[in-house]
Amino acid sequence: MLDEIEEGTNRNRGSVPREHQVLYQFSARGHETAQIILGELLNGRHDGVGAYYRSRPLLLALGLRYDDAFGSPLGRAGGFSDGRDIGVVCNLPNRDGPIVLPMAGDVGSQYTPAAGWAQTITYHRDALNDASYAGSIAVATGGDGSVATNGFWSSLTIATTLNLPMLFYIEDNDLGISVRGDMQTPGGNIARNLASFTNLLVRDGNGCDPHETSALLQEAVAHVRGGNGPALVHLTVPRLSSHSGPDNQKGYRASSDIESDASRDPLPRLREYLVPAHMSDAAWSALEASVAAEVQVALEAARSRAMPDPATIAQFVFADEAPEVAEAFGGLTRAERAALGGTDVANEDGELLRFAEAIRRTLRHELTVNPKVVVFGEDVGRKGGVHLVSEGLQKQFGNARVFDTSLSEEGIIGRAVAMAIGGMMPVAEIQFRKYADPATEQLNNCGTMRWRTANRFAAPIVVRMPGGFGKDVGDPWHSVSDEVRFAHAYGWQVAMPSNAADAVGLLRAAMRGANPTIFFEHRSLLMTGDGSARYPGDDYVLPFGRARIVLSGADVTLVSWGAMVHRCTEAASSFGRQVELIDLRTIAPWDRACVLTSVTKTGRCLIVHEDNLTAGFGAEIAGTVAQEAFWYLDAPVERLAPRDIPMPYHPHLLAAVLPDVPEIVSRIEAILRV
Ligand SMILES: Cc1ncc(C[n+]2csc(CCOP(=O)(O)OP(=O)(O)O)c2C)c(N)n1
Repeated sequence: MLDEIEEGTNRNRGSVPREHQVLYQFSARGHETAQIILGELLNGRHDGVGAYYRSRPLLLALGLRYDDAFGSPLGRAGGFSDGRDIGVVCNLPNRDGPIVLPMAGDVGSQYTPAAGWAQTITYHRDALNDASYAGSIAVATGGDGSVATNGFWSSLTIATTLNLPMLFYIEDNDLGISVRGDMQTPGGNIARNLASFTNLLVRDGNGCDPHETSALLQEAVAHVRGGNGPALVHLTVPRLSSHSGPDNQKGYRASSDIESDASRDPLPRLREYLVPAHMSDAAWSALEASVAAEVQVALEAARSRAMPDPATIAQFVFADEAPEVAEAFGGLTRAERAALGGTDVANEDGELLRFAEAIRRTLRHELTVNPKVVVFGEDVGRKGGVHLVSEGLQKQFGNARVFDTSLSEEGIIGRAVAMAIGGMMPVAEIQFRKYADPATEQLNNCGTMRWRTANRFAAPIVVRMPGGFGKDVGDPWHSVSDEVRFAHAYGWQVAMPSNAADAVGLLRAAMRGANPTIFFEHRSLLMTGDGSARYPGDDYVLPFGRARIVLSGADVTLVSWGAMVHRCTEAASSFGRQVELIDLRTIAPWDRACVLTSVTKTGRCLIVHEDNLTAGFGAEIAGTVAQEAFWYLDAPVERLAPRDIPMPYHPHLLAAVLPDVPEIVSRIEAILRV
């Protein structure tokens, strides 16, 4: 409705001048009647919706307040995002009724989290025996353009292979922004093409006809609620406005086309359907008038809301644990995390374990003490992962808790996000670092979720990811490191342990924590005994941002992380007590204080890493040291890293790219000579 007012085309109240207070607008005119009929059917206690920017009528039907619907596009305090996100990108936390998962600006990104919500329903219902989840369903809504996205196909595979309670609701206005539906789907009708898709009820109809829309949606919702598997309903609707505020439809829509769409306006049809058969003309007019009055009051209320406060803008990139700050919707509750507890004092006499064994033992313990933990990914279940880290866990904990997924990283991360929102602790494995690429959109949206919803929602997931060079093997696919991308992304903790004990503590910190975490498992540590250490105990938790001084020394600070720590240790051993070696252990956050204290003592700094030299994380450390410890430096801050060359296959080539012990030694010697 706000969009109509902004566009000066309000059906009921004539023309209103533009004020340009709404900076971004997407109208749902033409889509609204069918959405509201859908909303009326979503009355399950734990129904959840993955929706998109044209979905506000659905949200209004699910309980969105009018003043929030107005206040958020006006960018005022409160609402979906406290002025941080565009007002059409919405969310609806609702602890006792349907929720709308946080939307995102990326078309198609709503689908895999919706599938994840469906799996969350089945997990609570079947594995946790929570009867309140019985009959609840997940719904994903999207336009005809969105069915061309990876997310749509990934979620369709997840829902149909797992027989999930999920409804796909496709509102087809035959336009993307300007691109026609037959460019998105051959023949232009996704329902027709999916008619033979296994395990999917498909229905197709006219979203302007209230009776037909209602009948199709009732049938599909009953099918999904009844435990019969997923369904897809495809409805044709007109787009009665331009795509968005700035779009004027010139060049791609003839006026005859716009007029023909206008003649399909579903609202007059709804009136024709209801009056006089179900209500009198006078009752309809009275309803219109009362809604218009209510809307006007809400608009005034929204306009009088405070502007958002710039002083709060840094809050909620990460969890704010202050007791007075409300808990977000998502993740383990504070009470659950407190009950799990933990200690940062390691048991010194634990059994000596290799890196992979230590991770497995930590996963096993957390699966035992926390029923909200699930572990999944490609080949993670029956095989135990291609690195065998989860070997035996499915046998011990069953298929609901440790499971294989379809081959879609977007699907793995998108589903993890919704599981976390649903209160679970998902531990997702990406088979190799490089194969996180297809999940980039979901990873980025997960990282910003708490901030962009102003702490209404959060998705603290743990993503385990082997990467880096292997034992005498490398290649551009299985040996990528590239950790800096996650340090650069918002809202992520990034762990890069160099040994089994740190891996235990950091993984447990992540699994009992409130922030999403990338957990790197270095391939050479998985394949060799290099990272072996004593098991530090079942409750050992190592806080993020706490570096370890591996060797104390007086003349040069050597900073590293991951497997390079072992090469640095060997190199440093030939310098006696001249070298102070710091293992960062985590790069987001990183222990600035430890590095700066060391450099102010030694006056020299060399950073060694496996990721690219250019804009690698070493550049961040070097910049910080140059700025914060400049007056203490006796030599330029140096970095040793691969010279922006992908990891090669042949061992000779790999050795030529990676920093090795002689190279580290000679760089230290050179620095000491300055
Ligand atoms: C991943 C991604 N690519 C491109 C865009 C830009 N974009 C925004 S809406 C849109 C068209 C979407 O069309 P459709 O799914 O049919 O939904 P409709 O707007 O018609 O309701 C495009 C290309 C985007 N937001 N996200």
